[in-house]
Amino acid sequence: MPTTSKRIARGAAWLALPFAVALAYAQTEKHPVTEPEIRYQAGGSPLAAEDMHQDVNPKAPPMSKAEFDRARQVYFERCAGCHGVLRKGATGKPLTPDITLPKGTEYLKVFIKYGSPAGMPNWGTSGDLTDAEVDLMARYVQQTPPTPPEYGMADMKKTWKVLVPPEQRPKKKMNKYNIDNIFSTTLRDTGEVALIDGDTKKIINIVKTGYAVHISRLSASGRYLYVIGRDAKINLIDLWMEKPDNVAEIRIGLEARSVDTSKYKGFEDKYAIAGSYWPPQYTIMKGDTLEPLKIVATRGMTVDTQDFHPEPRVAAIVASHFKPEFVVNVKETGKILMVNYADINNLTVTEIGAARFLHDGGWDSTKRYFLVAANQSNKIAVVDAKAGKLTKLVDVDKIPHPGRGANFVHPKFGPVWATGHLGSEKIALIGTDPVKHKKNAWKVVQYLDGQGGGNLFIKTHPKSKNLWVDTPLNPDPKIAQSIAVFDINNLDKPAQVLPIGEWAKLGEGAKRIVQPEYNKAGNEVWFAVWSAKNQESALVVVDDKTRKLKAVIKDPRLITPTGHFNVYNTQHDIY
Ligand code: DHE
Repeated sequence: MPTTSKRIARGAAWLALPFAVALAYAQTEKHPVTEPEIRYQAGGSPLAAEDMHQDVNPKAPPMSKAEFDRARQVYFERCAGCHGVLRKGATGKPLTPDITLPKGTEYLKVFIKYGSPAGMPNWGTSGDLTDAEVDLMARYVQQTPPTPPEYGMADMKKTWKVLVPPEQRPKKKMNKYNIDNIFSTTLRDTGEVALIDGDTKKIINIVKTGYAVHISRLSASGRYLYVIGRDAKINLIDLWMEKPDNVAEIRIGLEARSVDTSKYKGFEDKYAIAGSYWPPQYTIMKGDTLEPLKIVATRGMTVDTQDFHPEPRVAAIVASHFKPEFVVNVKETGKILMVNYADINNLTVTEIGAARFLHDGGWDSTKRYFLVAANQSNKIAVVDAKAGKLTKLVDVDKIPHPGRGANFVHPKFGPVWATGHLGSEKIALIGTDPVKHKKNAWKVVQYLDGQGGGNLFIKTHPKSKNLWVDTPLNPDPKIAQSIAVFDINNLDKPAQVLPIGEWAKLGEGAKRIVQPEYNKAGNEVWFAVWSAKNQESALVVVDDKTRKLKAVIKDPRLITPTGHFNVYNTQHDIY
């Protein structure tokens, strides 16, 4: 991840570039990418560890098998998040041989080494890659992109384990925990979640899960917790056990981010669904065992240019409360799929065209409308889950990133749903009541000024009058280590800034404040204070009413906490 000094170096290096080269490149950049976005997208992909076939293209500069394999590993560790697995482009430009071969090795080396003001990191001058590695990568991107293996039913079945079969599980809750107030905290770099008792703030169990865990979701009944890792491994945890723990696991692909469970009446706890980044597909499973039942590919045409896309990744998935449907958001095609699971052998899918690139989102307070960020289009797509139609594409600021967003009643404009942005300090409030506040519905009724760009998550609670906005990816450590809180009754007043990182009283570290999350009662807000794997991290609990520090949770096992999910609020989609 580039540091401030590396960014300065990149700027200086850019000035030193031959003018014609710099100009030619800058002119081809339609959507300059911001620093926070690069920091966010450039996460390593588990595909780096997969073996892939080298296709020899006589027009490309020669590479030995060893060079090719090393370059492929670097590509999946550093480049695939932005440029795509098959180099078709996403946040970053396409890097297919038809584009890279005419540019040639020397031209490509310049960009890899020095980066560009439009957002390409300066991999060479930052010290991340040596000159030899820059040369290697310049030759690599001219080769035919290798394709990672597919992953079908037989592969899934090989990884599927039912550790405790349903008939051997408890018939009733066997522990004294207030399950509704348990938090599942992601321990990103150890591949675990910490189950924390929200009442006593004590760790109940540290459960082994997949690599670089991403999110946790709850079954409709609140009994089962589903955790998904970047390596597409899902763990099913039974919260009724004396000590809640894994009861089943499976790998549904080679790389993934999203999981959810059926919530419609009559289907509670029946199905789970997970979407994968690679292969581009979603998988429907039995809710209580994770037995894979149905796999559906998402490859197809893009919503705007109607061109074929070979790797449309599955981003956020939510379960409808209005119909037996999953709302599956496909990133690169910009399509929202309403997958009806009433009869999975005769699956009906309603395809709703939205915009690119769909990423994350959440329900409005009535849970009829789903609002999802189309981040490269700077839009929020609104889908009516009752009518099964697109309601509106709402223009917002640069690179919206809502997490699941935040719902509250604005004193002037009525019910609104809020999103922050990765690319700006703005917080957009969108009217969500087309009945009593028709003229405000599906418009930005107000922008608030937060601390800066690099926001990831925003949160409030029906019982609270506070709106909390994090900025973990802001390059200024002071901003990344604090939180902004707005008074919902007085939104024209600037936010108060709380130094959560300082309150945690930790030593050295990035101490980025991530993801505000309420307890069940809605009177406490929890924050992760996220530092590196070899440094101390913590969770900080703030009293919602007084905005004063209530508790700091520290434990040597709390390594790299990022997201955290309160059972009751996640189960009921309260945010
Ligand atoms: Fe996330 C949600 C993808 C980086 C923490 N993240 C999501 C979702 C997607 C996604 C598609 C929505 C899931 C859903 O609702 O079903 N995230 C990605 C990426 O592709 C990206 C940009 C790069 C990557 O390599 O993964 C990425 N995410 C991050 C981070 O760097 C974060 C801060 C720490 C981490 O785990 O690496 C991070 N993402 C989270 C969290 C959520 C999330 C905590 C759940 C938010 C919620 O409120 O539900």
